[in-house]
Amino acid sequence: MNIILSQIYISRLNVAKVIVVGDVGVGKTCLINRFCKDTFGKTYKATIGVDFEMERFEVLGVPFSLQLWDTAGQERFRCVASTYYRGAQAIIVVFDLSNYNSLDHAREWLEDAMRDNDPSSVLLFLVGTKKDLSHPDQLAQMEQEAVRLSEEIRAEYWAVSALSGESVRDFFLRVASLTFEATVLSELERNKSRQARDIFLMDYQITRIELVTCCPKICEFLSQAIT
Ligand SMILES: Nc1nc2c(ncn2[C@@H]2O[C@H](COP(=O)(O)OP(=O)(O)O)[C@@H](O)[C@H]2O)c(=O)[nH]1
Ligand SMILES: [Mg+2]
Repeated sequence: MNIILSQIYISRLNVAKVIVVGDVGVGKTCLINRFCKDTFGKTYKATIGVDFEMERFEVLGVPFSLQLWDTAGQERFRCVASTYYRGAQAIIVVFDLSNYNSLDHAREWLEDAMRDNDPSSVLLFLVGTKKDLSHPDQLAQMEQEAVRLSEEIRAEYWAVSALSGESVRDFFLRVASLTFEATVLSELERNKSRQARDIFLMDYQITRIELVTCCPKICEFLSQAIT
């Protein structure tokens, strides 16, 4: 079976807003720069207000972009930042694996970022950075806490290093495929009354196996809609 997505249908959904929050200095800007520019700057430059980077992807051959909003961690920008939180498809809460306080603050960042978003539709990620800095014993202990928190807040947990690049690309690809999947699914739900074949016109040909691997929930939905 080939799944065919309409280009018109997809083009309306092809940018996902992703916000990145966490204490100042945990490595948010470095993480985004490692991914978008493949660079790592050692000299510290504070992010002022909010910045964003666009990164283009293809998910299942369909153009899809992540708009990554980099917020400043300073208290004085908190009220400014809240207006930027609105309408996020994903929230990435960043903490520093070598700094316990930053993990402790993760919950507050999440609460801030959630205030203007719908908890039932936003995807959450908890990301520990600076994996290269941590001593194995300390890392194990931090990760135990982080996994516990991620289960509680229903976030996917990742440990990365912007310095070495470890897991950075895999992490953002995961964010892209999950946001893509969620975006397409919510469109499908909205169009439930229409027949699947009206929605899936002829632009993107995706094999079932590709879809199952990347976006299993879409596949499940279509199987139910078609039968
Ligand atoms: N060793 C190491 N240092 C990092 C890493 N990521 C960021 N840093 C350092 O942490 C500091 C703060 O990083 P930055 O991205 O500006 O933090 P932000 O305030 O959260 O945006 C900088 O001095 C970076 O060089 C990492 O993965 N490993
Ligand atoms: Mg920054």
